[in-house]
Amino acid sequence: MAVLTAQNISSNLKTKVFGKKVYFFEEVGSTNEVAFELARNGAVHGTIVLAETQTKGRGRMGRRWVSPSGANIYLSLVLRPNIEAKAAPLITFIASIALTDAAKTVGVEAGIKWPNDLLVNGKKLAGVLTELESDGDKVKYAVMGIGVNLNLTREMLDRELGDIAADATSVREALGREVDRVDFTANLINELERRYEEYLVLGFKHVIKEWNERCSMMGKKVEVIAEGKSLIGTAQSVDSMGRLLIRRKDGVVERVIAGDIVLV
Ligand code: BT5
Repeated sequence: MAVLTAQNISSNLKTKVFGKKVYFFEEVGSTNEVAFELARNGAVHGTIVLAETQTKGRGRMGRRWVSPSGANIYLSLVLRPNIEAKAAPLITFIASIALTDAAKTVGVEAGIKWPNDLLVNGKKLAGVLTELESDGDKVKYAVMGIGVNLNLTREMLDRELGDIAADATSVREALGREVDRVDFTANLINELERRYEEYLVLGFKHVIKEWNERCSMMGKKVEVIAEGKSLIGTAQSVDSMGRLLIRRKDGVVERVIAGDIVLV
């Protein structure tokens, strides 16, 4: 198995723009934090930041992303998209679609859980965190952050993730074997560029369509917790702005922009 280094990643890329500049660190607070700093200082669209481990890996809403060393992927991608800040879910959706593609390449069928999780057998395999700097309504730059549990065994998951281990899984657990981290990461970056280019040609609508096809929640009864409020209903689809449509028992359809969702 090849060692994860910037050089090894670069030589496996088939991209035109993404990963022309790859930064690799043994340890960072958060790859998103580093990528944000690089973007603030002018890093080009497509710049990639990778780390072996993160001491302050972050999830949404101040949550933590547990980031053990030696087996996983912690990747951030600097983007300079010509979009409005309210269209930001697009970036998370492109990441999730590319993640399902990369997982499929190694033989893992993953489903997407709105808004940013990749699940296998109901357990979390990967998460996406998109963070933005905007200038008025427009996005100045964005950082797409991706964490994948790749080669953690069940024993490692239990040891490293503690309380949350039962809700987490890895590619290795799903497959019963290790996968090459360099190959997986390079393929993920290739897929990210392919999906991003597809978006540039075919638009947000196409991304939404692909995303809806991969979402494992649609048609199911769910509870959404958003801003401390709970909403129960049937997940319908995601609309053209990335909002989740929930049909309540009384037939009213609510549109949710951000939150957490569980099957009920
Ligand atoms: C996410 O947030 O799922 C976004 C995760 C993004 C992580 C990447 S790693 C590279 C980049 N740099 C960063 O600092 N972050 C990004 P959210 O939906 O809020 O989920 C967070 C929740 O997932 C936590 O509260 C835990 O319950 C669970 N969790 C934490 N670490 C996990 C892991 N390694 N595997 C599975 N679940 C985990």
